[in-house]
Amino acid sequence: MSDSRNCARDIDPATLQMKAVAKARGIETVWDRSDANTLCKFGAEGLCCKNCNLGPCRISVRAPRGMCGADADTIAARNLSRSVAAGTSAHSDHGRHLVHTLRMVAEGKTDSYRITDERKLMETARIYKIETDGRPALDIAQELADVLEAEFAYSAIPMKTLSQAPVKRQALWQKNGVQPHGVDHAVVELMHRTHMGVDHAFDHVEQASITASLADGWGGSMIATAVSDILFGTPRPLLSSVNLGVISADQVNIVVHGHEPTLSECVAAVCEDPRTIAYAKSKGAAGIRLSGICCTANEILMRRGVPVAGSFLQQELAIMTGAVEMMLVDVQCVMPSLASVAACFHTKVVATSKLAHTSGFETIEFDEEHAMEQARSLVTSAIDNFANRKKDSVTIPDARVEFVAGFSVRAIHEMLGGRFRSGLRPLNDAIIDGRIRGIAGVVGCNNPKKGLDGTIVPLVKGLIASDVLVLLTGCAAITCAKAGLLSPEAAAMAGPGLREVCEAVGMPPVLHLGSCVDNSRILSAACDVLAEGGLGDDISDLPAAGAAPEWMSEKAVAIGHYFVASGMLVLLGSPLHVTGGEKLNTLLTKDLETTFGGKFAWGSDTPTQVKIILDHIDKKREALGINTKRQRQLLDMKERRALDV
Ligand code: BF8
Repeated sequence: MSDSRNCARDIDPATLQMKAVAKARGIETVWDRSDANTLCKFGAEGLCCKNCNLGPCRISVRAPRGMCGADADTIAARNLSRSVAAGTSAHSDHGRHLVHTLRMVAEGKTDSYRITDERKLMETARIYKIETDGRPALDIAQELADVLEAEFAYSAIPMKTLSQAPVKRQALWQKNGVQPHGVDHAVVELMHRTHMGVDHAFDHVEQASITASLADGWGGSMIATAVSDILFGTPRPLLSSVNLGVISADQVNIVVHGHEPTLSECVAAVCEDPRTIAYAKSKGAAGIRLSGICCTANEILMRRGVPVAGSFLQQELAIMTGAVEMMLVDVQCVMPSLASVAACFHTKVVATSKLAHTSGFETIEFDEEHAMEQARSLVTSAIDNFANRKKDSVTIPDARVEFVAGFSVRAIHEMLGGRFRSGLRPLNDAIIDGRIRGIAGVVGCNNPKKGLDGTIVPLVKGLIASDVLVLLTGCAAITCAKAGLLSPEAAAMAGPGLREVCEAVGMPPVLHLGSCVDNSRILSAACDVLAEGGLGDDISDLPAAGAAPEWMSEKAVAIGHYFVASGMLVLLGSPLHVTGGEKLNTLLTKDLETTFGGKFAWGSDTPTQVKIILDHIDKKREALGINTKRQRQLLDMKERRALDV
């Protein structure tokens, strides 16, 4: 198999080693397919329309309009909006599944789950104005499940979940008519408007994309995070390890992959059960090693410290170690190619979601009522498969990095302010006095077009060296963990101001906030920074930006939109598929800022990316009047008395 076109940018040695194994054994990987596929120019620019059978049409100089007369901007806007709809659907369906689990717990229909974080239940209930005083937790949970389920359907009033945004931002959304009235409604309306012959004004279509994206970020994703915390616990800082070296040579290896935490939580519990471990030992293994890929990994990492085998691009490589007895996949970011890779080894790949079947995978359909039973049966089957492992097919890279994860917003409050006076004052003060220049959320995927980790890591290093505190989610977090950026010692790579803050608190300069739906935690953190005071009264005032340097999935398109609509600059390592629509491109990268205070920026090389983010942060600092670094001054008694306090 050939080398990837961007292999020079692959900087993860474990991946390089496993790519060599793939080549030697003739096993095809995502990098080979990346080389083999000719990237479609029309698709990349948003200029291919297949929404009806007049075409499919491709816009070019010779044919500037499709058969129906739609121009480049209309076609690109419609294509983009359908990605926003798909991304919103993915996160929000995940949220809906969790609400369903919450309902089953509340109604006593499953004993596989319970309310783990009652404090979070109460906090969430209060957001929706649910009475909590003197009521049993399960009653409150039931009413909360009712309210949250209603957030998906159409309602005459905007979604209640939006109330968590700053008041000024809510008013801006209302003024611009982009408040969603229900997740499902926002997606259905968007799909209707982009049907052949309906909404042809590119800016009007984009407005509907923004509405749907808000139903994701401030709706489905916010709900998914809150309910996960209620059911499984709100994360606290914990130590774990990452990269393919977490796969164990002498234990039964089970890898969970996908996004939803419900089954994987039960699998984790079963793997810790001494009876299960004893069974594994009876089969000649030293124990059981559970690890994860993608955001299912992030979910059980954040709450249980379960090691992470790798990010999106490493899913095939994990199987290629030859030491994985079972890979359990649920939904999203699962490559169908896993079937052909697994066929070269003894690995069983089991699809567990009712929504997602793949040819060549075994299938069980997960149901919350029997979750523990199903988890036990799967783990037993993995243990039984240990005997089929071929020792001479095993190659496990010697790559395993320790790191700290578990930074929920509550944990950040407690870390900065202490358990009893938890709060963000020290963070706001550090931003105001310039020790921390600003905050960047670096999120999203890996993409073979960008080389493995070769774009995210240099960007994050450049930002922390410039005193920017970085918040991470998704595969970007896994990537930075592998590069050693998620340990307190990484403070040595930070600029002097950020380093001083990190060393005083004992925190890394780069904080892992969770899975992709947990981008909602970044929104919540932004709200709390504003509420703490001194940095404006809207998210667009903050010296903060978002970035997805290696974005790949449609979820990233939706995430980018809701961050922009929330008032942030969003930098993408390659443009959204819109550049063929000149007016649409200008709307996204310029004009949206006038309306929403946020916009997209495209930047493919690290110096450009760092500059775009720092320029934006500095512009915001200037607007806040905090652009000059204040020197901390030691005052004598006379000077203190002269202070007007
Ligand atoms: O939701 S970062 S590759 S795993 S889409 Fe997928 Fe992208 Fe990874 Fe998590 Ni998010």
